[in-house]
Amino acid sequence: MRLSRYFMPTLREAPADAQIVSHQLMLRAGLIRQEAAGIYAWLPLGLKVLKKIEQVVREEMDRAGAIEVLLPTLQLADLWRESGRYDDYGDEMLRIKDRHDRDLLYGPTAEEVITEIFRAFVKSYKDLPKNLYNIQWKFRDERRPRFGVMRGREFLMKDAYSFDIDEAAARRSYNRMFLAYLNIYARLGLKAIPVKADPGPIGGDLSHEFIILADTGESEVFAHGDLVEMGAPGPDIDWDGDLEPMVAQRARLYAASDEMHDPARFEAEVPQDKRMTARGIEVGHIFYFGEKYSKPMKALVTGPDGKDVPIHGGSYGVGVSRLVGGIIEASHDEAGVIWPDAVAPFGVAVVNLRPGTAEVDAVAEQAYQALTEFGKEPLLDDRDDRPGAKFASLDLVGIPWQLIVGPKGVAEGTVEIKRRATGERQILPLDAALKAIAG
Ligand code: 5CA
Repeated sequence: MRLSRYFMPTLREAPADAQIVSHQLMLRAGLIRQEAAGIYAWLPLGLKVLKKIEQVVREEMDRAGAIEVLLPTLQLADLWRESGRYDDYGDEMLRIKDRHDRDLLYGPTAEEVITEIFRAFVKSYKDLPKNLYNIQWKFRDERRPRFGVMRGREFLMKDAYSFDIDEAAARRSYNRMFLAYLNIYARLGLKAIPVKADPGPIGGDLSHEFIILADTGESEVFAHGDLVEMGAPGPDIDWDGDLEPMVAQRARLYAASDEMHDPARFEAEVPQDKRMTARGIEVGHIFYFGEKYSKPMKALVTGPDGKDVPIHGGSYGVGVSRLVGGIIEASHDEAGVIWPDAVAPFGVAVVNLRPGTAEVDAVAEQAYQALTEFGKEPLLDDRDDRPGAKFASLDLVGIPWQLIVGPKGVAEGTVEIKRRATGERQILPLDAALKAIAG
């Protein structure tokens, strides 16, 4: 991509109503544009990051055996009447009428829709387990939308739903998601801890939130420090094997958010030097809710003994659009965003300091072509602008590498490279520079 033809509307200053750094930087770096309270347009750079996060989530869901579907944003109110949640959900639900006066709603989650699909097709325990997931926009008419995409009204969520014959099998599905979530956050460069949670209106009796640590987080967490160090299991675990020990090793360490916190237990179970109190951002939430939806909605399968039984369900959410803000909270400096390589909108910016000078253009072009071939998704900064302004905007938008081509270096046969995260610079011949970036 050539920056002169691209659309990267950066701002010198953040609008005054943006209170936290990720919201300020998302506006300044031209990632999003607010269209209404809690409703955003995704501009080109923001959309690229969102898609990359989505892809990491997709790959880890697939690896853990979940199967992707795409559910509609608009749902029939009648389905929610079947589960009994239509009235319970209250003002957070955006309710709509169509021209036939039928009640619709913009889905805040999709337990009912997926249960309806499941019961239409799956009739036997032999077809279980199944886990279907969906990456789709949701709407919740939050009372206080704030902090940009962190608490939006319209937001992108990955929601997965598991179906099992009994509680023991459902726990195996829950465990797969628990560990897949740790892998997702690790790939995004985040430290996330699983925290026992209140299942809230989703219901059920086994639930964890996944919290990334950040001072601006909305949740307060109390946890055993070892949880932070323990990290993710990695992709190569046996997803069909017994995952209970790996989950138990983490789940038995004390970790609770404010509403579930028990100070007496915290003190009894966690040695003083391991007691961690921090703020964090909830970037995922998983639930086992048993027969809560299958019973009223009659999602039954025939068991091995020939009897029909309601399936045991769980649901598993990741806040995909919230993660864009969460990653920025965890990774930025004075100059702007520092994207982890895995989600950076471009891998490297090739900065032409003298566009229009033939020799400089030629080297910049050569670097751009080579980096494209290496799959590094380069952005060619061919703008006719002061070097300082170019560097400032590239630092602001957080591209992990800059490869700088100027007349002096070209005369000497070198270019300069800069790593955004560390500020480290090196002057190298072009080949060596390309090698350093392409790895
Ligand atoms: N049905 C379940 C799991 S699929 C569910 O809806 N869970 S949830 O309510 O906890 O939402 C899942 C995740 O979506 C949360 O962990 C959070 O990261 C994200 N999320 C929830 N509300 C918002 C919001 N208003 N703005 C941005 N992200 C949100």
